[in-house]
Amino acid sequence: TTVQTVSTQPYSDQKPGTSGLRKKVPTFQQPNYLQNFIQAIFDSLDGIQNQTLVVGGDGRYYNREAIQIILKMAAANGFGKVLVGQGGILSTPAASCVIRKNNAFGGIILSASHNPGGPKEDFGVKYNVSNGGPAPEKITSAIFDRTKTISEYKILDASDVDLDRIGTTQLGHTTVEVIDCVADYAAQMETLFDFAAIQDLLSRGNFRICIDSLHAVTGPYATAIFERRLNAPAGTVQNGVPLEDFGGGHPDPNLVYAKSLVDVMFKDDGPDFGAASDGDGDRNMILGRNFFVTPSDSLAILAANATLVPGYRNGLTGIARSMPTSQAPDRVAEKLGIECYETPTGWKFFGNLLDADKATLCGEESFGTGSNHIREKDGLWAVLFWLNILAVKKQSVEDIVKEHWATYGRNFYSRHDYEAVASGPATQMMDDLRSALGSMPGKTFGSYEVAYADDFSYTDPVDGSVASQQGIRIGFTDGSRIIFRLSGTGTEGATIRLYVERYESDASKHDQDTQAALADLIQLADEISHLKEITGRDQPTVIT
Ligand code: VG1
Ligand code: CO
Repeated sequence: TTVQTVSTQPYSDQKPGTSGLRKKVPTFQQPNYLQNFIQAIFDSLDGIQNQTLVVGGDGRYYNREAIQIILKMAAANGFGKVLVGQGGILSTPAASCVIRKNNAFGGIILSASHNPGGPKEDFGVKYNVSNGGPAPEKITSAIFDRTKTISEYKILDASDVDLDRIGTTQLGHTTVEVIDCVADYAAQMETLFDFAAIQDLLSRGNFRICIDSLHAVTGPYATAIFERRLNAPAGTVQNGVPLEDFGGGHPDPNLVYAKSLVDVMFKDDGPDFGAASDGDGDRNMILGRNFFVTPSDSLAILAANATLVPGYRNGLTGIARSMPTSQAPDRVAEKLGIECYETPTGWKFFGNLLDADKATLCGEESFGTGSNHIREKDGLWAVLFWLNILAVKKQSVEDIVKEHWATYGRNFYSRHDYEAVASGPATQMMDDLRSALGSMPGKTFGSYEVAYADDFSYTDPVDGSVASQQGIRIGFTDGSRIIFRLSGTGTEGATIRLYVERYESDASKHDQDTQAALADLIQLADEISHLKEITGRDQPTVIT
């Protein structure tokens, strides 16, 4: 067990995106590619000697190999202890929980979230800081800078650690502890929710649920919590065994990719409640029987009903949502007399608000919801939150949502993704939009008048840091919005995201189909951006 110092050459493409570094597996398998990035992380941190590091991933292809390399590098770089999930598994929310509980210095999470896995598919590495949340931009840019000049890395010459056996091993001076990947997380959930009430709901016999883990990381968590702890019938969790290639699917909980759940829920004798999670377990999709809850509405509804749940009984200090998320939560915040913060896309921007207790609940339109219990979005937490509300209110999912709309009005909302578009034209489209912004306010398009048009910029209210160019917003005088962004998580060409929102106060119009209700604005978005002409596509790849 000697420390080796290996010389290496920089790679120029190791810039972390919205949520860490994501590349195809073969890119990560290039000589020293992973090692360079890990060393760049360690080199960018101050005071790691003898500290604790948490390591785990979503179980996708290359997870185990990557973890062996990271353990030996962590030991060579002087960490005192490394906690690693059994089998190399830790969901993103569980990793956040474990970092906080053990006062760890930070954690490395191996995941490309909702992107497919396998030898030719995606892999990813993300660094989280001591609050359990994604590293802020200051750190991710320091890491990127370091990758450009790196010339050597340190690794221990040692044999592989047995990741399947719970217990400790010595790697040189470093203690590696393989931990139960579910225990800490499940215990925390019990402190937040009324498990007795949920168990009672599930055992009444007339309330059935289906939880779909899409062969990704939440399988063991969902099985332990729903089938074992809450006594839901065996089979409640479907696709519950994590597979390295997620069974060939996209582990993305939306109506397109979570087809296995949609098939169960969209029929008249289907279960009362259904939910799916993504690859790394931080996203959630909530369904009722024949009914889809948009993630933006879900955040608003959790906020409006938070005091029904033990962990939030004392109310919320504030809400935070990402800029493209619908304004439904803002209406709840207004009624509650609390602030609703609007942040750039990506969970890292919620960290300071949560640490400073300015927000209790956070969410994104991209099926992400979470709270101050950890510093990541949390898929199963959202499922338990919904079940707790359902147990108290004894209404259907559909009735709860429709009652919410009747009280607050409905924010019709949809996102259209154009995936794997050529990067040049996508960037050109954004540049053209950016140059047109100045001339837009006051212009009318049909019945819509532009109230403001800008490229979203955010000043963090806690540390004053500024994030600019976070998406083109065009807001209309009636509160409707059209937003354009380029994705920061894709691994092929560019992905253009178009987000469209319109507010409707009249309850007699709440039952319209979403795409129909937004048709004018979708058409307008194309006129303003020439999206279809520029991409050469006449349909989005995915509509959520
Ligand atoms: C997407 C979502 C964003 C989310 C991010 C990470 O980013 O839009 O809301 O925070 O993925 O989610 P982008 O840049 O592609 O739009 V996950 O589940 O990968 O941790
Ligand atoms: Co995810």
